[in-house]
Amino acid sequence: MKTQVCIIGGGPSGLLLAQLLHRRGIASVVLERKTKDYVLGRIRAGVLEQGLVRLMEEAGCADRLHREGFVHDGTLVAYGDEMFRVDFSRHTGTPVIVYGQTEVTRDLYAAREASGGVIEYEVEDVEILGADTDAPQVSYTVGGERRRIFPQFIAGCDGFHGVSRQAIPLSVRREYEKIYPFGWLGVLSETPPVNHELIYANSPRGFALCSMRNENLSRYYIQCSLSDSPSDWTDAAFWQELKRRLPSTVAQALVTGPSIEKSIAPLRSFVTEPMRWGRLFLCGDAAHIVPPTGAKGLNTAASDVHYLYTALRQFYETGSEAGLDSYSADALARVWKVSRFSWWFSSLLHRYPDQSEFDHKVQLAELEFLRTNDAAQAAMAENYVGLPY
Ligand code: RFL
Ligand code: PHB
Repeated sequence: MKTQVCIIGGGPSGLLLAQLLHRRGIASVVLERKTKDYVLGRIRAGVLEQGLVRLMEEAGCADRLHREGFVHDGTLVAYGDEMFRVDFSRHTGTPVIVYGQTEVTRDLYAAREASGGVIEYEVEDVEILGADTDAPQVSYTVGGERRRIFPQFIAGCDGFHGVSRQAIPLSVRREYEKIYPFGWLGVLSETPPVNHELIYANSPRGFALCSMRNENLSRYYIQCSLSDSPSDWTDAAFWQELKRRLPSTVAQALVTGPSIEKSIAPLRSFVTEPMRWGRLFLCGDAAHIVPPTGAKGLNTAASDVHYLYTALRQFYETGSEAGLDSYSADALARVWKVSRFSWWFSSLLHRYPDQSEFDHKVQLAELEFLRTNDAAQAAMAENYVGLPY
């Protein structure tokens, strides 16, 4: 089979890229290891930057997002019983949109199916050959049959555990990693959100986050130990711990109910360089991971897609390889800034096992500075709503 672009991974980055290319007449094949239901069953991101919203518009997939997404002009930061608001609109003129990654992916699948684009599900043993030659190949097994694709370009959109990154030789690849000594326990419940905007809380018992999906669907997280498993936490224990980490007025207003999903995610910062090897281009979690504190993972995957889509369009429309040649540097420049912000926001809000009294005092001083300093709030707002691309 011949195609212009082979996209490995049918998560949000792969599907968004496929749909954007399709709108410009560039053919692609998407290879996904799981079933569609499995991909749509993953509860992940909830906050979208305007950059991603614009890409969804360009992909022709933003109608439901505009109808059902919630516009947020700010967020709350709490520590102890103190709580203050960072106003995105005043500082940047830009809001964020609360709309689940699951829904983004669902809209992209619907568009892909409507446009008749190829998605191969449940592919196994994907292998990339000759990425550094003019004739790359991708082979894979589906339904027991080995198949081969001869694309012009390969987009590695297969997430952190995918195969694409591994196809770049170790002699070329450099990886940077920071593991945080805790995880996030997340609960989804059919209860009204405790507040109309998100609340990020630093408490002596550890971090907590109040988020949402809609008027009757709340998403809450608490920092937990890496050795915990979701089954260690009954719903009652989760709600009790969450309440203890929130300012008392918020805790009193919290409506609890049975969890409909409960999972633990480790926190990690990771960047691989370069993001291009010959005709293979890495996008999204395949190339980098940020801790979820800044809500940046999906949004940074989207900025990669923007750079790659723009470069491929330029190539197919003008023959110029300039965008392809600068892809890795362009994407990484933004990735590192986002990594910095996610690391900073995580460091500000979590309790570290080895944190000294000094470290704790400095953390509180930084929160106090952020609460009272307009320039600090402007810097946070600029990063939270998304650096330009
Ligand atoms: P994905 O979503 O991991 O998709 C990769 C796809 O590739 C498939 N795959 C393969 N396919 C073929 N062959 C192989 N060998 C393959 N190996 C893997 C996988 O099955 C999958 O379908 O990566 P992508 O598309 O780059 O998207 C990245 C985002 O999913 C991720 O960054 C975000 O979810 C991170 N994240 C958040 N991001 C935000 O921007 N805002 C948020 O509020 C936010 N909250 C979160 C998050 C991630 C979380 N977890 C669970 C890690 C909250 C949490 C709790
Ligand atoms: C979420 O709603 O899942 C969410 C929101 C903000 C974050 C992380 C996750 O920073």
